[in-house]
Amino acid sequence: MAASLSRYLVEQQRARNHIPPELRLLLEVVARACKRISHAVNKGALGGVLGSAHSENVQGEVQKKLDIIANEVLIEANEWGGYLAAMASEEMDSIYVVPNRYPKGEYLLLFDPLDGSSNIDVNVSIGTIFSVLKKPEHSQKVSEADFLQPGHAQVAAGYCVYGPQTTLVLTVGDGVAIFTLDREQGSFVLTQENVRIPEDTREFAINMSNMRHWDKPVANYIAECLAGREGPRGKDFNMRWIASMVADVHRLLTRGGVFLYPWDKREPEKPGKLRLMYEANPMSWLIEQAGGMATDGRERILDIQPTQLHQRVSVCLGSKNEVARVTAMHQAA
Ligand code: P6P
Repeated sequence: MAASLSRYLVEQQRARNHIPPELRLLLEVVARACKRISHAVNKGALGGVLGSAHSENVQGEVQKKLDIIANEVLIEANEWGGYLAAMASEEMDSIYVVPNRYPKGEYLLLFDPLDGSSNIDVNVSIGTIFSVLKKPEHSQKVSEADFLQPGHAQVAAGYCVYGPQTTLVLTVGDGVAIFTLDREQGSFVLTQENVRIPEDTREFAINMSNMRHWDKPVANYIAECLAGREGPRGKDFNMRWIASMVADVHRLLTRGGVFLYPWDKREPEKPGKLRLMYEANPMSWLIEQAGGMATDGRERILDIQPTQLHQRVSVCLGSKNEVARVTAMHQAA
């Protein structure tokens, strides 16, 4: 009988004693919230949840109705549990401190409640990304500064992809486990653990429409891939770009590949499009835990010291040898 998420977490706690009961409860509540989001996503037009909410988020992006629904589901599911001090979301300008009517705990939860929103209305996979940090010991009154910890300080990270299956992918620092939602039982069932990313690949993921805006190292790397077996790589490459990070990363975790969202000249003052705290950091930890590599083109993403909650970062992650090649090309530039 395949293990449920609860059994997996209890066994992790018992075997390695590094999932305190409060963290186990947090992760089970986040998983339940993802089930509810999956249900809303799956309803689509039947649930009246498609289309724009006619509002903007802190990123200046138009919010979809499902962005707001997913955000509210995660807030309401987690605020009363007594294990969190505060939450941070792509959809909220500032942190959400657990209201005084509930007990506060030691953990900080960050999330992109619904990543890939441009795909919601066209029935393409989207997902929730989450990251868990511990509130600094010295901190009395929780503040935004408490969230500004490098990615290597995470105690748990994961995502849930709402695709043909609803799949939860999780690490607590002891490898990566994949759970598939069994809708008949209504529970996540362990379907793979100790996920390993192939160290080499023939598949890259990047938005090619930005080619003319890239920096030289990225342009040179992609040109090598496109040159195929007649070129310096001596092998042909395939390209995939779903424009939902969760779906692109899930493919990398499953069969290898390299994902790039690099800095480009369109908005030179921004280091990249993706957000460090609740997109790049959780995904980078998952990738590293599965034997892959994640850099911003020059340094390990998990070592970046954040200065702002919603700061962006250039991202190159996936199969170790491919990411090492891209990073070396940046460092040699
Ligand atoms: P583009 C989705 O909006 C997202 O944040 C990531 O999920 C995705 O990888 C990227 O942006 C897609 O960006 O510019 O290709 O639409």
